[in-house]
Amino acid sequence: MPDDRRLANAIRALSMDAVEAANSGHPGMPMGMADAATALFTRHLKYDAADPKWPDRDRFILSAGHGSMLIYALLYLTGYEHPTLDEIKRFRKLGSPTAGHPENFELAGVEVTTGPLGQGLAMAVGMAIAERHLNATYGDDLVDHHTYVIAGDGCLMEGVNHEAVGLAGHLKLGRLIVLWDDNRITIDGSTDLSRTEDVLARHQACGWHTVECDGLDADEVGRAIDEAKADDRPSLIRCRTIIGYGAPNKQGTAATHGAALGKDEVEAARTELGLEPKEFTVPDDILQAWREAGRRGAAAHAEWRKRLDGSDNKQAFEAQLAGKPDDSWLRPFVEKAISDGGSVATRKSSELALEAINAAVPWTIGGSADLTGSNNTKTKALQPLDPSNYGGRYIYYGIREFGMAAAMNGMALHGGVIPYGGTFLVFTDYARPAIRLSALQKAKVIYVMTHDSIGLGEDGPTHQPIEHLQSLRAMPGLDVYRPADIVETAECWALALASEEPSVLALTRQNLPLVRDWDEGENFSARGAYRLRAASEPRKVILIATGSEVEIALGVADKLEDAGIGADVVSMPCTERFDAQPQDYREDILPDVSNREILRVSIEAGTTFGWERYTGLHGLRIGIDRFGVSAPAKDAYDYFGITPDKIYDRVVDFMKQRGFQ
Ligand SMILES: Cc1ncc(C[n+]2csc(CCOP(=O)(O)OP(=O)(O)O)c2C)c(N)n1
Ligand SMILES: [Mg+2]
Repeated sequence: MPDDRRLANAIRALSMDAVEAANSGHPGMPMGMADAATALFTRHLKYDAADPKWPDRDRFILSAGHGSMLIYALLYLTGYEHPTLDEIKRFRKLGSPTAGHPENFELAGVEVTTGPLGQGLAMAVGMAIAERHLNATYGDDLVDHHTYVIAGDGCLMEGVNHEAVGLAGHLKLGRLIVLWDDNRITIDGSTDLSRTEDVLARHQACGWHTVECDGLDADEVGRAIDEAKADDRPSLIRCRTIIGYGAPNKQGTAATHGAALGKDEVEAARTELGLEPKEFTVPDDILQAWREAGRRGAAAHAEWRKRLDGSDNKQAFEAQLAGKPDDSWLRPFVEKAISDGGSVATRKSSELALEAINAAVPWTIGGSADLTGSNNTKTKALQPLDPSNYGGRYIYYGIREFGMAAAMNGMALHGGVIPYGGTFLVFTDYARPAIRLSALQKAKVIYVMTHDSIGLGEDGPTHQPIEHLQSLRAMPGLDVYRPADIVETAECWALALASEEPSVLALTRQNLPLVRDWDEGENFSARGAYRLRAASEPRKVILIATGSEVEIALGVADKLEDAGIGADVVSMPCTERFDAQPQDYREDILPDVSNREILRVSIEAGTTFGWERYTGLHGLRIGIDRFGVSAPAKDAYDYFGITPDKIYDRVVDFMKQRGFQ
């Protein structure tokens, strides 16, 4: 068996060669952490390179995603199908799975997409939560794994780290083990430039176990991992390393962080480390030893399969991991909502829908960032998920919007659970970097975002979303729903649960009447927009509204019809879905208006930016292009002119001025 240093040097060689070939990338981190990664992947990590998706594998997250060559080298060396050596040679080239930063949709073995510093570790917290939760249901026989993270100075400096570490300590996630690449270097130079805190003490204060080791000595790292595994708190292992280790003239400096070492330095490193003279070359005995390491878990994997096959829970376990939720709750819910009628806030409608959903889909895990009573996210039967009961299905995330969102990404990508979590819509800003990663990674996370407009009233402009809906709609791969009443709320929930992509539900604080008081057995919200009420008089106007403004649009339509001006009311709960409809459907709902025969009017209590997409440049856009006001909701709506009377006047004036017939 070759010694650990030679195994580690294969990682170093591939990393510096790939970065050199791409003339782009980050050799320093993989070269510094090669020994620690060797300890982890040859002795501790439970995985089977032949089946990267084995559900009870340990999860490994390279939070310091810029060091992507570390994981690409490990996956190749241990014998994953991808990346191949050829793909490593094409590091960072168009179409190669060895992308600049590790992307979960490119390579099995890359559990989450990392690169935005701090989020990998924060997602790992969610993975560790999901593991304990599933363990509570299925026991050690089926679910019994660790979550390992490699994090750099950057990951530990980011603000989200405070949220993630606090949450993990509170939940006593003892199977979460973070290896910190303590190389005292970031891009700008020494960490002395910007950090004086005692990182270990901070973790200890949050209820973590900490241990230190020489990160350049695989034995030492292995010993530290043993200690971490034995401790029932989450662990931070401080690995003292040297960035770019092995590059004799550049190691220990920021010069190795994010640039090719250069031909001469690569040659010098080959001599220093005793590597093969040729690039991308791994000696046979080293490759064989790595491949052996990649098969280490095969026996444990086979035993696990046997246990699964013999388990009474096999079907339930597989169904839960497949994650196709039951939607039989929807039709009876809609029928009852229509017969009950009445006025109810969509946040409350969401809670009512969740009562049905949480009973029908036992895989949901709800939560809120300290706004449970406002977001209406907790249904009656849900018990808190805490260290005394990991089987609980409700997480009190505390005031940690970003940490919550990142943890939900981790839970979703772990598999087996469908996380949903709430805060105020305006605070999607606090969670936004993680929402973006939900979308990029196709993590099935449902954001329950209440208090979705000036309709929240007295809390005023700090709390009233203006640009939020449109800015979220601008994000690719994210469905933004703004339902108008209880029926649409239930429909949107069903769509979010069925989707493989993340969703945002924007919900009101204020009560709304039932506007979809008819039922044709179809989920109309699935169309993204539909004709809620057709014009009676000859159609001259199409009012397009979302959420709480649909009620107002109906009031405007009444007045227009009274004046002999026919008006359709289109409810548009999800612009992304509407955009995906066939041309003839979109044309039917929003016919071409260039001839000025039909005026299209958008009504949404937020920015008008972007609504010309649906009104056309000749249309009228009703909204709010400034910050809100502190006032009761009714007064705020009146102040901004978003009432049936005021909109009616504007529509009629606009038609006169612009020469509509
Ligand atoms: C949120 C975020 N901010 C900034 C960056 C750009 N960036 C990439 S690596 C890095 C420095 C990280 O330092 P460290 O974690 O110590 O990595 P090392 O230099 O030791 O490899 C920065 C600022 C990023 N990727 N993500
Ligand atoms: Mg560093």
